[in-house]
Amino acid sequence: MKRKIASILICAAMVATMIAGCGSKEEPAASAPAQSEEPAEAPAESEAEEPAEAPAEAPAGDGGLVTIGFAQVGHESDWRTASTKSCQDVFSEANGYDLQFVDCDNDSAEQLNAVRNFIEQDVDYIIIDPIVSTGWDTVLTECEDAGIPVIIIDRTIDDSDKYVSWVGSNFKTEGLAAGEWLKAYTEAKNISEVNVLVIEGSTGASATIGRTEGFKEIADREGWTILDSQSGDFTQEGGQKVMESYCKSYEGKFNVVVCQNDNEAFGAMDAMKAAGVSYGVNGDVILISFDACTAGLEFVMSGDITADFECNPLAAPFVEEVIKTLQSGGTPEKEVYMVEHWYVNEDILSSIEVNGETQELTVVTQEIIDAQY
Ligand code: GZL
Repeated sequence: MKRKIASILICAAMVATMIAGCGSKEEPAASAPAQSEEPAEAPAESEAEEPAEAPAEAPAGDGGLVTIGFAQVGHESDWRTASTKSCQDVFSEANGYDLQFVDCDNDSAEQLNAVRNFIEQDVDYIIIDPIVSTGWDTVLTECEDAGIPVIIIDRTIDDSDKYVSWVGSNFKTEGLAAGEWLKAYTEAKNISEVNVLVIEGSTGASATIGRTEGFKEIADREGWTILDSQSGDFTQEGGQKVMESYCKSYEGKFNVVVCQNDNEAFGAMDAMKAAGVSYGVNGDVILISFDACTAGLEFVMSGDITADFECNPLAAPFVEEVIKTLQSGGTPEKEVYMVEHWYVNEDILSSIEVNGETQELTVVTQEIIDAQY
């Protein structure tokens, strides 16, 4: 019976979402980010069936707890730790949830296996932060057939829309912002030649794809040289290894390093220090990072990291809103964007233009660091 109720609920939610989305621009949610977001692509036009009557109550687990299966990417970074804590804090037993958490250790096969186990356990909801953006349609169809609503957080899935909502960031916008900031910064500093080394995130992750695409769009427009772009897998060890290799291969040839998360930047700093390469506000190399975790912002305030483009990991409260909307028979937003800021050390620039929108730059203070994730 529970599965049948949930199936009706999902169909109603998905059909109603398609009706809402077809031919109209999806507006970012009330928690729309400080940075403008390209409106989400409206779902493809399709024949929408009459929505089934949604039942008053969505299913709850045994003893009234709502059971949630959460397949998390892994434990590779400070960002990930904060993301996991956000979910564990919100989906606690005290709040009425039974959270079945699986750390998939950056292993895509393990993540698909975890989702199938959640189906076997017949959880009420499944949350996925997809390690990679493809290979999902089969297992999401199995979730749909089982009548279990799926919510995607953080990274995106590119080969299926069989989920109720996605809560995360626009990674391409983050990459564009980093490029537009570098353009404005190098102009302000009268730096005419820009030779960039990129340490990418995990291969196949939508965060890597988006940040790479966005930054490269500006680099190509400005005629910068990207000397190399290799994956550091979003880890400090990976960032150090790649930067050690770069310091040997490109000695004296680069003046910008872009790390696609803070932990890679921590490793890159260790490698540059060991190689005698100066970086940061008073160094020879401009160091750009993403995530803006607490430790990352401490390095921005010290001047070691020149700019840090935030990616907000605290999605769980917005995921709970989606679940509560489903519980009450409503139709949640298909896409919910997180609020994010662009952090810098110096106040020589107050804003940048990204996608034709003026976006503020924030000089890091101790107060900001104390409040960060
Ligand atoms: C981005 C997230 C990335 C972070 C990394 O939303 O998926 O994965 O930027 C994390 O720190 O490892």
